[in-house]
Amino acid sequence: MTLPLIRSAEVASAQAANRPVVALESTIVTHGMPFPRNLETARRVEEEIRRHGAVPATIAVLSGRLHVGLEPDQLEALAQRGDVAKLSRADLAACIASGGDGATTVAATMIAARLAGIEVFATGGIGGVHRGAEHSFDVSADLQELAQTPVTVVAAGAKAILDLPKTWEMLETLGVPVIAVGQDSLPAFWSRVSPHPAPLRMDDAAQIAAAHLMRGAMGLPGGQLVANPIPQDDEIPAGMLAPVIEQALAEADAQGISAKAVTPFLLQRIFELTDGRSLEANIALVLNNARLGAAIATRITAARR
Ligand code: PSU
Repeated sequence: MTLPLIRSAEVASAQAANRPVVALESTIVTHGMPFPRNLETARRVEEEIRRHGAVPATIAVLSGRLHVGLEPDQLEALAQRGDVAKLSRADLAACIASGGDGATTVAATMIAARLAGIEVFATGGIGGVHRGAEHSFDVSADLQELAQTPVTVVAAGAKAILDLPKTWEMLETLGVPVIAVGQDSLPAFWSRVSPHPAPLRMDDAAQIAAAHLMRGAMGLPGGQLVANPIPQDDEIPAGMLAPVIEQALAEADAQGISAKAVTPFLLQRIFELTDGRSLEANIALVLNNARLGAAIATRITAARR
């Protein structure tokens, strides 16, 4: 059986000319932000990547085809739909095989990027070990994916709604390089710093690209997680957010929210409880990650020429 993988015209011509491409996920559009800010942000993120010399490839499944790079009307239609499936490693193939539609999470976007020959992917925050995982066993498939699929993922760390110490611990166990950019501690999504020391620190895109290429030369499976702190002016200090996150978590628990619904529920409640400030921070950090992703992809492409 052949995989119906459709590149946008822009992505196809960039790859034919060996120009840098940065993958983007679609779950952040369908489940991570409310309409119409999701659409506006998705367009701005794509534009930011172009302004920094690379080509964006937003990934989604539409009518059973794996799209790598969405045409503007496809992105718009996806952003307006409230009923799209959230696809991870477990359900990506089934969705394509059955002719369905779905948005790709970090894990599914990494799989698609690798299939399309894209080595760098920018997003907001990865999934990880949920709080209370010692009872629920709720751990995102994003972590396993980083251990097995060779794509460098630029994020502002893992989302702060998670159990961050356990998330970092698990990535260490899985042998995933976790690289803080320009600081010695790991960022915490909406906040720049956290108490967790960074396992690796790199200060520029060239170093990150070189480490990515060396992993390839060694034939190591798995990717790198680049933990890029949110810009100073856009952050929400961790102390301010902690009680808000606690309240959202308590509500999720009281309402019996579980599995794939947990992260979208928490993001929406934190948006409401911060009067929209969490969304502004989320948008700022995604744009920041897009810029760094473009810079890393540019260096990887230059080294491969
Ligand atoms: N980054 C954001 N917002 C999001 C996500 C990332 O700024 O909503 C999505 C990604 O698709 C990630 C998913 O894979 O959240 C994690 O969901 P879960 O915790 O259910 O694995």
